[in-house]
Amino acid sequence: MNVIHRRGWEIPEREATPEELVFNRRALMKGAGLIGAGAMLPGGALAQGADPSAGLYPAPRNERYRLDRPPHTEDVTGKYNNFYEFGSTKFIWDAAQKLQTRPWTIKFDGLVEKPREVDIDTLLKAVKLEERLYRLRCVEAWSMTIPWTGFPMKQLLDFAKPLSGAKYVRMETFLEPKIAPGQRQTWFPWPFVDGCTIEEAANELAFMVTGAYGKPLAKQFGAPLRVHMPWKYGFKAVKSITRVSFVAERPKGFWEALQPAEYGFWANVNPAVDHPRWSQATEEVLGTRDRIPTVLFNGYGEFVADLYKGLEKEKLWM
Ligand SMILES: Nc1nc2c(c(=O)[nH]1)N[C@H]1C(S)=C(S)[C@@H](COP(=O)(O)O)O[C@H]1N2
Ligand SMILES: [Mo]
Repeated sequence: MNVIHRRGWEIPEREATPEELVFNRRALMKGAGLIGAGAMLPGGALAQGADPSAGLYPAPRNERYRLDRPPHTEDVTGKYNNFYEFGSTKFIWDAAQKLQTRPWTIKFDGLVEKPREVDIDTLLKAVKLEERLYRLRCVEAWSMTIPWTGFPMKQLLDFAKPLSGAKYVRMETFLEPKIAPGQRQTWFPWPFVDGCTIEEAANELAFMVTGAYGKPLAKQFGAPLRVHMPWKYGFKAVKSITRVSFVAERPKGFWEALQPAEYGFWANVNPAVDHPRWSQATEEVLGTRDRIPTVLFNGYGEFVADLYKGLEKEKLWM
């Protein structure tokens, strides 16, 4: 019998959002002279107002990072978010619009040549923006693909100039309970924090995200600066970063502080290591009913597997 086996990641045509759709809309906007105005945005009412960085978008795409599936459109990814500062459901995009992303300063401190505070727009001028199509695998067993814009985290290291004693990068989100209702829930260890090793930060995949869909980042994605390490579970992807510290000790993340039996420092994606309460073998592709196999390092092993040689005794997968 001649049975056609669909490879796990292949999305049936009818369920996929063609890439052309995402990017043609961008081209349309560009043609109409609307890019940079931040006025008309795909995906509905995700307006940025007058974002001073709007002119930096869209940035050229780096074709080195290829997807095995089409990117999701913003009306899917921009309406299903984890951002506990604005509530513990996925439907916080509206509440997140209260976040004021200008002025926005990022503090660089700890083991650096010279501690300093930098305005986001100054930082954006010091780096080189590019677009990358990346996958995101949430620890809750759903996944999505997004055209992010940003710059390699390596450029952030070059900018901050950590000293040789710095072994880890610790990233922290804002603390403003007046605008972020979740932060009034005092049982959470606010502010949201997470981190990685200096070697992970210097890996070419580690990406500081400042935009998506060819324009400045919508607030619910963690504007104006978030990180994404696509081989790790999404909870490592600190949003709306206000502080980057270079430290000698391993930082304890928000989720690790809350539930150390379930969430750890490394959090590399591995389908063979289950979460204590559910399987990690498969993932649901956001916006579809497709359940596909999860792959080791979320498919990015060729870039990152070497980082973990000699660390086999560590809890690399939670
Ligand atoms: N500050 C902050 N960053 C955060 C979170 C959060 O609750 N607060 N959630 C994390 C989790 S669990 C995931 S899966 C991703 C989700 O990113 P997205 O909403 O852009 O898809 O953000 C991560 N970064
Ligand atoms: Mo997540």
